[in-house]
Amino acid sequence: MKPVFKRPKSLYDVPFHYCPGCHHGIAHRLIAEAIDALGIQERVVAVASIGCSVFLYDYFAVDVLEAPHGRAPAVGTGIKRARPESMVFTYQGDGDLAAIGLAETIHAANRGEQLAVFFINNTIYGMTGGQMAPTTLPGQKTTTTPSGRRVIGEGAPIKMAEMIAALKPPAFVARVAVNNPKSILQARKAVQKAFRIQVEGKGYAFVEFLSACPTNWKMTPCEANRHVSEALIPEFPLGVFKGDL
Ligand SMILES: Cc1ncc(C[n+]2csc(CCOP(=O)(O)OP(=O)(O)O)c2C)c(N)n1
Ligand code: SF4
Repeated sequence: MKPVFKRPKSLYDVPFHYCPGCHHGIAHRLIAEAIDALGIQERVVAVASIGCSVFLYDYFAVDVLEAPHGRAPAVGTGIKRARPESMVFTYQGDGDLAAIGLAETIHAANRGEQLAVFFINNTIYGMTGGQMAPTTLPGQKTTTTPSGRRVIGEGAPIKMAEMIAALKPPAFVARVAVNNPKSILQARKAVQKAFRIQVEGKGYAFVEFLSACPTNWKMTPCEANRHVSEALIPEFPLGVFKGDL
């Protein structure tokens, strides 16, 4: 019998700790599938960050370093420059990449470092109980904006993919979603492209995932998937902003 669905080789056979309906697990799977498809598992070095995905080294069967406090692009830069044959990716939430680590993010992109940066935008700080992130939607209630985020006073959501795409050096910039099968197929292509860019030595690639956090959004997994379509995508349009698929 021909198997039609199996676990990627680059993921250990252990259950994720993520909440039911969280999209971190889908993003992990797509990254692992791309590593398998390109046959680069032995060369991959991942850089984990803070947030709910801090333990991703328990799941990916590749070398992983932990770089807390938004420093993943700086650490990734060092790894890639010291060992150019390695295939380096960072995996960062919005608190990590767009708040604490914003400077590292922008400067690594602007230097055109040979990195694949995967940005998990769930519009909230997940691990620490749901504080406002730079990506929090206008009006969104969080523990630090209990009446809803006000643009005047708390700022507008930062559009990371558009910001990175405006820089000259990045080779590939895309925003994807994984809340339905059609979006997952597009996301899969974008993740593979991000790694291919590095395999071919073409520079920096950035893929932003719109991601559900049902726990802190206080929604069921189905409601959270709908919320991605109805609230996140209108604010953060999907697409390829630089390069092509
Ligand atoms: C400099 C600093 N401030 C605060 C924290 C506490 N902290 C740990 S995880 C986290 C939020 C992470 O949110 P995000 O990056 O969006 O990831 P998620 O948990 O949503 O996946 C914060 C604020 C920290 N580790 N370092
Ligand atoms: S708190 Fe949110 S981001 Fe963290 S595992 Fe749960 S659903 Fe996912």
